[in-house]
Amino acid sequence: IELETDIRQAIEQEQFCLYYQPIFSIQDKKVVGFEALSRWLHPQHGFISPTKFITIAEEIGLIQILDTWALQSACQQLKIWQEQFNVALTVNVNFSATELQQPGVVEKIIQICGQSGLSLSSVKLEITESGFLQTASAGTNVLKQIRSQGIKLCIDDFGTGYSSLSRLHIFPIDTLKIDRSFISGLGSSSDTTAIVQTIISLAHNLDMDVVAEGIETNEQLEKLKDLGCEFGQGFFFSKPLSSQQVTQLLSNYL
Ligand code: G
Ligand code: G
Ligand code: NA
Ligand code: MN
Repeated sequence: IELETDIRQAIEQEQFCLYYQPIFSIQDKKVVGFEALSRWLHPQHGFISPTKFITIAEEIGLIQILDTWALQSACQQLKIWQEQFNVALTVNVNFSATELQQPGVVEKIIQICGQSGLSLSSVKLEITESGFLQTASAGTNVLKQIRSQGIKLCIDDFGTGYSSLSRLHIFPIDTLKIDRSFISGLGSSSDTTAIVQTIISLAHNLDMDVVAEGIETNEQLEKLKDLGCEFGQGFFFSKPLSSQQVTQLLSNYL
C-alpha cells in the first residue's frame, strides 16, 4: 500500500530512470539498438530491482503508469540519439501483458510513440513468453492492431514459458529473444546447444529474427554465429548503460 503512493511519487520526483543495454548484430558486432530497462533509486530503500517493483506494480494496478512512462522516455531518448548521430537505431521497451487488456491501450501506445516523432518501426515492444500465453483471443487482436501500425513485437525470455507451438504462429511476432538460461549452457552442454539451434530454426521458419540474451563469452558468441543467430545482447558486449554512457559509446563508435 505504501509502495503504491511511492510509485506515483517516484515518477513525479524522477526516482525512476532507464538504463539501455545495447543489442548488436552478431555478424559484424555493430550496435543496432537498445533494450530500455527501468531502474528505481528509492530515497529510503536505495536501489530496487525491476524484478521486485514490476511484480508489485502489476499487483496493485500501477504497471500501466510505469510502462507508459518507460515507453515515453525511451522513445524521446531514441529520437535524440537518432538525430544526434544520424543512424537508424531501434529501441525495445518491456511491456506487461496485463496492460494489453486495458481499454484504449492501442491508441495510447500509438499516441506516445507518434508524439516522440519516431518512425513507429523503430519501436519494439517486448512481452514475455508467459505474457503472450495469458493473452486470450482479445489480446491477439490488440497485438495485431499494434503491429499493423508498424510497431514491432518481441517474445521475451523465449523457452521458459512453455508456449504451445501451435499458438506461436497466431501472434504477429517479429522477434524471438532466447532466454539467457539457454545461452549460458552453449558450447558446454550439447543438449542446450541443440535447443538453441532448434529455437533459431523455428524462428527463421516462422519469419522471425532472433536475439540471444545474456551472451557473456566469446565462445558463446562464436557458437551463435555458427548457428545463424543474427542479434545478441549481454555482458560480453555491454552491460546496461545510463543514457549518458550510451551517448559516450555512440560518440566513440560512430
Ligand atoms: O535489468 P534487469 O534486472 O533490470 O531486468 C529485470 C526484468 O525486468 C527484465 O525481465 C525486464 O524485462 C523487466 N523490466 C525492466 N524494465 C521494465 C519495464 O519498464 N516494464 C516492464 N514491464 N518490465 C521491465
Ligand atoms: O527479462 P529480461 O530479459 O528483459 O532481462 C534483462 C536482464 O538481464 C536485466 O536484468 C539485465 O541486467 C540482465 N542481463 C543482461 N545481460 C546479461 C548477461 O550477459 N548476463 C546476465 N547474467 N544477466 C544479464
Ligand atoms: Na526484456
Ligand atoms: Mn529478456
